[in-house]
Amino acid sequence: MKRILAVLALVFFAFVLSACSDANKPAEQKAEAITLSYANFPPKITFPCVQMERWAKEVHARTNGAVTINTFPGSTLLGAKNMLRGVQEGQADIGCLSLAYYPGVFPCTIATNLPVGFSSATVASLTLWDIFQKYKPAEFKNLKVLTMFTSAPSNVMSKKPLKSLADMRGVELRGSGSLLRMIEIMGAQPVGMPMSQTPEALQKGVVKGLASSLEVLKDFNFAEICRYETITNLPVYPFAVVMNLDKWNALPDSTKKVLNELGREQALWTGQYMDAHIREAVAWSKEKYGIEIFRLTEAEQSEIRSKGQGIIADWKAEATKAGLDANAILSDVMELKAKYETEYPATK
Ligand code: 3IO
Repeated sequence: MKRILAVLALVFFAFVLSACSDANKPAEQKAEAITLSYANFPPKITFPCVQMERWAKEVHARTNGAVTINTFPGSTLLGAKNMLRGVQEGQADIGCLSLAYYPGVFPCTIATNLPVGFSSATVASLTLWDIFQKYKPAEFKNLKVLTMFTSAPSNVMSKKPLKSLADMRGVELRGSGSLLRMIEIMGAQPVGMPMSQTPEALQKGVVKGLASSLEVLKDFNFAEICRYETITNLPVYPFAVVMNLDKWNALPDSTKKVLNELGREQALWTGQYMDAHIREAVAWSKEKYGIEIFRLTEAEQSEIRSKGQGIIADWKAEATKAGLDANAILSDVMELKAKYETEYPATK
């Protein structure tokens, strides 16, 4: 018995010693463990969080487990409106921003929120990424941009059938950014708020509908309350995934390389996920709730398109005031849009 105890004690001390010596190894001999926090504002099942989980998984795999991303969906770390400041101040290392929630803050990249008629999230996401890469605008100067993407073209979801512009008169619809002006142009009543506040506003009747991409019918279960959808082909919402610059600068070069290589790929992945998920979400909503889909007439579409030119003119003035070459940015947006529409034709 004594002999067994003595052996056990020896094994124990050997274990403690080896643990101690491991802890004393110089840092470069160990696989450097890095953990980063990533904040997001909408619920876990929505597309900004689906892309966040995919990105986190890829980063972990491509750094051979050296980098772990702790994700915080559903505003558990930072919310829609304090995301930018929260990342700048280091409350989160990484955050997901919907640019339309910050009027005037992103004068260059918000060009992708203009009514230019993007055909898909894939096309708009790649356009946004390329615009950012080309102009490297000062609006992101104290941040590292990890990836960017957009929602799909926005349509109207509502509690009452809105078959025509006449039906929209005075109806309170939720939006953000240029979507607020498009809602006004259609004759409805714009109400500005982030997506994360929209479920409650719909529940309480503060708004009677919203303008966004149709996958929210399933992901927020909006199809239950918004049984009527109107195809309007309104602007997309641009997003940026940003990292605290000091945190970025402190990363080893090998990690920076992995994250840089993932930027555009992630934009494309998210756009394609979004476009496929919309088709699925609409089919699900028809099946489960029997939603009805209307389409504005060609005459109505062209009426709102021509009125949308005013938004573009106002953006040009704002971008010029911010020291940007607005005409060059807009013509690049249109050129990239055409290029990517050829490369990634919309599958209806
Ligand atoms: C969006 C935002 C959060 C969760 C799902 C979403 N689908 C489309 C959007 C874009 C949008 O409406 C917004 O406010 O950023």
